[in-house]
Amino acid sequence: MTTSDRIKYEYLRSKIMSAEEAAALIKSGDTVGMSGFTGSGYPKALPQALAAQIEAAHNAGDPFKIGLWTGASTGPELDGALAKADAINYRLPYNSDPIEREKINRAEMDYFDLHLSHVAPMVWQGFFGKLDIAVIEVTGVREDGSLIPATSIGNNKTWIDRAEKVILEVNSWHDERIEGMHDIYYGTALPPNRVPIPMMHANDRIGQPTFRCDPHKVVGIIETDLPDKNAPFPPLDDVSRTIAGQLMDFLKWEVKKGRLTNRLLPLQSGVGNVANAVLDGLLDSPFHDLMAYTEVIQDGMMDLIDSGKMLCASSTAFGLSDKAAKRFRENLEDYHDKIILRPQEISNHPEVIRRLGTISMNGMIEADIYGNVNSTHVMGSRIMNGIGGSGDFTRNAYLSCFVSPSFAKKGDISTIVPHVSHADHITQDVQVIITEQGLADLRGLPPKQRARLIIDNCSHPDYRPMLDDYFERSKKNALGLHTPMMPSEALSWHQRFIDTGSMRK
Ligand code: 0RQ
Repeated sequence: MTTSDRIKYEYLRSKIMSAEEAAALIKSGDTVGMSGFTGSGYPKALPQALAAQIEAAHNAGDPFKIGLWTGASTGPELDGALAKADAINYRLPYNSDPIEREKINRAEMDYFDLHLSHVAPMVWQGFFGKLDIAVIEVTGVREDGSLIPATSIGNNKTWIDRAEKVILEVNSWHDERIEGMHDIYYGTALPPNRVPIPMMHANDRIGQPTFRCDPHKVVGIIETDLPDKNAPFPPLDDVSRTIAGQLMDFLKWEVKKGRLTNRLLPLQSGVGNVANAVLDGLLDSPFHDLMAYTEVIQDGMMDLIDSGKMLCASSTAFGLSDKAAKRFRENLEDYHDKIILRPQEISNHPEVIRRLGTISMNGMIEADIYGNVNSTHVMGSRIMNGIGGSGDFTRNAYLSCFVSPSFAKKGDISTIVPHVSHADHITQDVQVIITEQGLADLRGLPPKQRARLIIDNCSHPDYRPMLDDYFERSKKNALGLHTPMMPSEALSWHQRFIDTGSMRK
């Protein structure tokens, strides 16, 4: 079947054009809402054509720039190409592209990092201004003009509804059998007209399988046949496996205490290798009939589904390695009823997360001795990726866990510090911290007991005496003894790293 066979709504066939022609419809100063969440379902041809067009404009002395909104991170053909071309002046809500990260940290572009569940409602509320054009990758167009989503949903529904114009990339790389795996909920509204979201279980379907789209808004359609690109996962290392083992033991303890059953509660797992190792740890565990209510389905979750341990995974995107993506495509029928992709305002909705009672497991950059967590900024100022969905889940979860090695950069950095250099998750939201050294269950503990547990159980032995020393002196010298701290020393470890390349004394 050729790609244009996928455009079954006759009127829209007349809109087929080249990526270059479609890119020319985007003007300097436009705000563009593109599809894409992790390396899945992002437009691939138009952003590259747009980057070339913008580079040519820059060479001719025209300071062409756009504002770029997406679901979350995307692939190199989108964020990478546009960042390389200096095409973006304002970006939201999440980025993990290395070229773009450098530009942001050199103040060559502005970046607004926000909770992923907030994006769609805030755009509807008009807080970010007008959305000029949406560029959405889809699997096909149905006879009724509705759009069959691809491998991520993200904010696509909102972009299609809010943008003045829509450009579609119909990508025949996506398997058409994916139709029906999506659940697009159209019941959201702004206050005071909001109603409860009717989701009682992670595997409930509350919407429809396609996007509605006014065909008269569609100004161009590009046909492509290009693969999603997600970074492969390196093999699991001992540190990640040890962290996963600690979490498994903790969950077993919770079952023993009667606070969970062996079916656990819906799982949310963040991005990264440690998160993937945790999912791997579940394979060889007594837990069964599991559900996921998460935002990215990565390889480990596919393994859980394949093993029969997981019944259903609800998410807004896939984030699969090439190998897992191939396995998904080869056995798509087996996954069809076990995976649901939703808009990110639903996959990350605080109301639903709180109702379902998820177990959230996210990576971190650092935690302090009181359990505040920094997920986003290295040494307080250098953005890594963004908060993503970690805040949506952490504050609302039944059990909120952060996982990380106790050290970074070959031991020159301790991930347990006297005071976080930037706070994303406050002590009241963080319940469990796990490193390869051990686990700190912070629930119900006042500050000084939290500090004792985090230092003793989670910090690296090389840094433990330094943390002990700081904590003991703080208890003598601090202005208040509820959460003892010494402001002049609290960030001295970070300053030492900046000055000497190591937090060690
Ligand atoms: O850098 O690759 O240059 O060596 O950070 O660290 O240990 O591999 O951990 O892949 O789990 O990422 C917080 C970034 C952790 C991620 C973060 C350096 C370290 C390495 C990666 P190198 P690891 P992970 C759902 C949830 C926010 C979004 C989120 C993240 C690199 O988990 O982006 O949770 N979270 N979303 O060397 C300096 C430290 C460091 C440090 C680690 N203390 N100081 N560098 N690193 N700790 C998904 C979405 O929302 C889409």
